[in-house]
Amino acid sequence: MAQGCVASPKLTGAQLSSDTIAAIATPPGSGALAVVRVSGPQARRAATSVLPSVELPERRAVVATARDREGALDQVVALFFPQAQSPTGEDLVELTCHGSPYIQKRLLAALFKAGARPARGGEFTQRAFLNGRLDLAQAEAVCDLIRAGTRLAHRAALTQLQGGLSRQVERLRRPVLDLLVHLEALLDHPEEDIKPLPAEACRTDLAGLREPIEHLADTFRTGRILRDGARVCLIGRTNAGKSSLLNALLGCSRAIVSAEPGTTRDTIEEPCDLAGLPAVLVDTAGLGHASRCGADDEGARRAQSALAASDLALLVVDGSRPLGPDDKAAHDRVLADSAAEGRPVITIFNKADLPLRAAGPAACSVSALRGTGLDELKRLAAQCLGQDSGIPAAGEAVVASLRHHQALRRAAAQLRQAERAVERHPGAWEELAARHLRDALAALDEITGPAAPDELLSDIFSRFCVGK
Ligand SMILES: Nc1nc2c(ncn2[C@@H]2O[C@H](COP(=O)(O)OP(=O)(O)O)[C@@H](O)[C@H]2O)c(=O)[nH]1
Ligand SMILES: [Mg+2]
Repeated sequence: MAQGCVASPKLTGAQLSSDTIAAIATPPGSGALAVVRVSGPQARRAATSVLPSVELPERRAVVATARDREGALDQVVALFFPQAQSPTGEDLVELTCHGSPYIQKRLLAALFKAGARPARGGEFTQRAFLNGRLDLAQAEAVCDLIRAGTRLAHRAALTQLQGGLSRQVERLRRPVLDLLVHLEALLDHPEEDIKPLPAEACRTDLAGLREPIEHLADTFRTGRILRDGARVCLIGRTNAGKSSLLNALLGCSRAIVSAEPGTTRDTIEEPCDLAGLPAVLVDTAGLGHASRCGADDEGARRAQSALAASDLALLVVDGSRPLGPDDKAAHDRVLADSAAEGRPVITIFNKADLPLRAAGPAACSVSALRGTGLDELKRLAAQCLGQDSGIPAAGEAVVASLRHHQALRRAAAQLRQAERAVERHPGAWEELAARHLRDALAALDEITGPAAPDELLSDIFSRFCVGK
């Protein structure tokens, strides 16, 4: 995603409404086709200047010859979205040309000559947001959707783009606003006949508002995994077959496998699809391998920190050998550390193609060599991560961004403070509670961003690529 990304300087509303932007929306390099987008008040005029022979009807594709001053450029498909029906909320033209970098460059240069300027990273989506086509949470989901590489990651990003999280936040926000309005009415118009709000009832209401907000904030564990992938650490004694299992799970020979102990020293990370759940598999150096040099010590240190940073440990055991006291001690340490850190562990007996000689409990047995038992292992791993973090049902929103998580936690903390104010100031809680309710609302509003400050918008959209 880094390729083609540029940091956007701060944009102002004035700039946005008056100028026209253009960029290549497809990845850099050659391909069958490429798309060049132009958005802004002059989009149609800029596009017709490179397509002199056509009218550009609304929302109907036309095939035409694109030209610049030097002559004919390419046969393109042009599609014009008028402002009222465009994804950016302003006139937008998409030109699909052949995917030659040379044609793309000349087409873009011709559009710049016709008055468009180069778009900054995320500027098309930013305009969609500023023009009310998407709220901020939806706009942020565009990046996640493009990045999503597994079934569940894709489903979560699409749900957010379609407004799943925004609707959920609105459902939580509405009763906060209702309670605030009620309190303010009591405070501002004590003489009027407004339904009284006893302190105890208000405290109960506040707790009832806070709990579902906390619940949504807690979905961040799942959301983070769905967006960034679960970190799954392969750990175990040397020669247990960790590197072989990594390769078998990836379906390619990524890590060196050898009968010689201590082959793996560095940690190796690779993305992997675990039954629909995105994961990053991390292969590590063997536990308890007698250190022969500084690199062995460093390998052991890296294995420990990979384990500490993981969401799930796969404890790989050579099932074809009886376990000695050293094996047991190393395994017990992994189990104890993981229990202390709340990390699930799946104990795997590897080398199931050989007679079983190891004793003790194992969740599954596999043969990395033959590739047996891998689907069951993937299913178990996904279930383990899912159970722990609660994989959402289709259409159910989860919080995937730290920004949203923090906003929800702040909103919940404000409601908790409002509850305390009711408890601690029996004679004068209304004002205090109203203030905390207002702050809770402001925190919830940060998620969908109706009044997001320019710096925040720049920060968010600068992470997008040009053309998005
Ligand atoms: N028979 C058998 N041998 C295996 C299996 N998995 C790994 N091995 C062998 O065990 C040795 C150590 O494997 P490796 O993946 O390097 O182990 P690591 O040290 O835990 O990474 C190599 O000779 C592998 O070929 C398996 O499922 N069955
Ligand atoms: Mg290895």
